[in-house]
Amino acid sequence: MSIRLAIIGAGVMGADHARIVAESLPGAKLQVICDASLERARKVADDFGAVDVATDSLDTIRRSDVDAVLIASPDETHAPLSLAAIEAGKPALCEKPLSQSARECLDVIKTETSCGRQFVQLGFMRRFDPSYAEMKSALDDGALGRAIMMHNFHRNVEAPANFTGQMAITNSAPHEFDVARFVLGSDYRSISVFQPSVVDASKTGAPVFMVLETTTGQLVNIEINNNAAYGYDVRGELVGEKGSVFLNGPIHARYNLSMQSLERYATDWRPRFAEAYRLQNRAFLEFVRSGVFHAVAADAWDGYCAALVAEAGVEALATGGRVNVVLEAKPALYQRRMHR
Ligand code: ISE
Repeated sequence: MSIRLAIIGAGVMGADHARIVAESLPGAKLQVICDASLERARKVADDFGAVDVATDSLDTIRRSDVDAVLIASPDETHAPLSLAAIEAGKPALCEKPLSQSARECLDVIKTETSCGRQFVQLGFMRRFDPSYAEMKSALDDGALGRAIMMHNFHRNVEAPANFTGQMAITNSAPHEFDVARFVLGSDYRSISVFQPSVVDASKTGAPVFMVLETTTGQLVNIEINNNAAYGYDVRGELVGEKGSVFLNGPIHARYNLSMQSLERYATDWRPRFAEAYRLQNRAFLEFVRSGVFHAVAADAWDGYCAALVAEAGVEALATGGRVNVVLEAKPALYQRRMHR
């Protein structure tokens, strides 16, 4: 039987999730596309063959012809809609971040804990990216020796107009907070945040440079530059005692032109992480079908960890100091996986 999905939010990511379901996930059916704009919902529904459209997200989640939901609406709606899905007893794949407030993530965690089961899979899709997966297995199988450092670069062409300085930390960096924690199998002890003084820090999407210490003694640095101009570019290197692993994004063609050899950059993250999104969404459907949470997928606890680090990062940026990250005790429901 097909899983009947509702997609909440028909913006860039909602449309891309609808495309992935329609093109690559035969076990799922696009039942409803819901968006505050009926026109936008209808466009995505028409493009990808959804059965119905709606404008009310809470009603959509509660519909009896909807088995599971995919939340791709604006960041501030992620936690409330995740809570609504839990209350309706429906699994949800929620785009990152779960919330920009660690406290709100804890509300989701408390609600799941009181139900005694997990409902929310979080869209930290990089965990499914083949290049990060290989990096992680090189560490896990001992080839690199002990991990020492991880370098991360995250560059977008241009920051969206609604991006504030803090959103580099609360919206973009959570990908790195999560994936470095996932690869290293370690939580963070502290974060420090710097900005190059040559750039006007009040400018939308001004770059930030972060240094984090893990609880197991590694250093992680993260550059977020949302106005990099030349293309969408994510790089990473894991340095161990015996060697290092560099991420290689998928490159399908190389151009030889005007005495130069060139590779093209995508304009945003969708092509770079296409396979990661596909694998992530497939894992979600397996979870809906079996009730067993996928071993690699991020959950509400992972969302809380990323939000707490982001909050500490915002504080570190404001105060110019190093801010400690102190997690609440991890509930037993989330103890099942240490990732390593
Ligand atoms: C955006 O919100 C995303 O989630 C993208 O994956 C990321 O690359 C981008 O920097 C974020 O702002």
